[in-house]
Amino acid sequence: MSTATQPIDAYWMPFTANRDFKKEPRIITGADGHYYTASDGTRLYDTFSGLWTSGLGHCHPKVVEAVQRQVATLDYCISFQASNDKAFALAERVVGMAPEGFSNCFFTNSGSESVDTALKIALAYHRARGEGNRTRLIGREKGYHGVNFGGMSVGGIVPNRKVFSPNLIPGVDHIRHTLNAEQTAFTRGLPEWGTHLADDLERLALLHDGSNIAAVIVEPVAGSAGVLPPPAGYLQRLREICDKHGILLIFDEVITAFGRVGSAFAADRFGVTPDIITTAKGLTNGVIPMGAVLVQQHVYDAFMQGPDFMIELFHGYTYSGHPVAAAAGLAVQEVYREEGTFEQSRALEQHFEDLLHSFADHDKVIDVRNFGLMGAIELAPRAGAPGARGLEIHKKCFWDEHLVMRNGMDTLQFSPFLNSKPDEMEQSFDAIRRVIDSVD
Ligand code: PXG
Ligand code: PLP
Repeated sequence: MSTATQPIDAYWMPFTANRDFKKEPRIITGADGHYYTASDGTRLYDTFSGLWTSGLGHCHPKVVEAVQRQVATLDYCISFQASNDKAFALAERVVGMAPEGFSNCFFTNSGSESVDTALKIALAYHRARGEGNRTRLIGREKGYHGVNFGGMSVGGIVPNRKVFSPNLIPGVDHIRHTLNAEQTAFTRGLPEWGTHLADDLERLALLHDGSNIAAVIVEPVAGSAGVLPPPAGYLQRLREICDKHGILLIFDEVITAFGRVGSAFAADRFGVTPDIITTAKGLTNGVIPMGAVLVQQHVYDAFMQGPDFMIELFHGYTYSGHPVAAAAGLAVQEVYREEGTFEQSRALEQHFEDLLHSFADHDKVIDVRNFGLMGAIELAPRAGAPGARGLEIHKKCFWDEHLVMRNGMDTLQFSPFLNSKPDEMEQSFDAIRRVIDSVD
């Protein structure tokens, strides 16, 4: 079985078991709406909206048209000391959607770059305000903040850190994660248990003295670790502790922004306003790589001092504010507005939750977690072979049920389209049940 019709050896695939993949390659050559097309012509339903990216579906005609027009008008433009009209327009647009108090937007090309940018902004912010002693960065166990050195260091996914352990950036601590199956397994939405875990930040502030801590970064809902919704009141508590000690709060919204939790930002949904928000993915619906770091006015203002001719932040990317990416972003944000995408997403939540939790009594399932249109079904691992069951299910979904389904080890993850059709969502879960039933 293979959909390979071309040589495939040269490509070193990311986060993939390359040798296993290349025995049975799954190659995608097209997409349209909620379906992919494989190189053998098979159509596959996409249960993961790309990689949490493509909430609108693939190849939305308005986005395709905007990208085609832009690439023929201004394909690239210098990003330092001059920039393009679309980058300015997208910054205005995104800041306009952000929670009150946000004023500025720095463009990157990915979530990983957004995170490293945000960490650098946090350090430089304190230094600019005469608090250069605030250098400590705090992440959380099981956090995913991308794969660059900063994000990896504040991240808490052990396999991603293990090999690089001696080279992680210094001065980082982690608060505890909030997953506790004994207390919260099969919770629908936010667990009631675990709010006290936010007090771990207070513990670190006591240990180091809060005046030495620059920032804490968390995903409002942890995604990659297998969808861990925050305990009720947890994010509010983090905000309070940050305020008490003058620590910047960074929400990593690479997954949660732009409708994934039924609002423009998870910050809105939870009613907790961080100082900095990192985004990527849904900013452009995944169409062209792009990320953005949004900052509150007080953060930006701290940099805007000294002589006008001086660069305020020695940081930026060749492709910051890329015109084609920005044009894609503008078109995507317009479609979100026109089609009421965030409202569509919110309206699907209950049905999605019910479908996920219909697996709760399955004998292979040990937990089901969800918030917004983020969901996870955690399977018991096979004895001595953690991850094997999840990977087999992924492959069987692809070949037997024509579904692209994402597993992280033995946790099946779901990121349905924000405009999913209920019957397609139901059929995809019926197929997943058949596959879970059919494997050991
Ligand atoms: N922060 C968060 C919260 C993310 O979810 C990144 C940063 C890094 O973004 P880039 O664009 O550099 O990949 C992410 C990315 C999964 C999965 O299976 C999640 C991500 C990427 C790939 C797979 O959950 N999140
Ligand atoms: N490496 C070299 C040699 C470069 O010249 C540059 C940028 O000019 C970079 C890395 C960084 O590339 P980017 O700006 O695309 O992140």
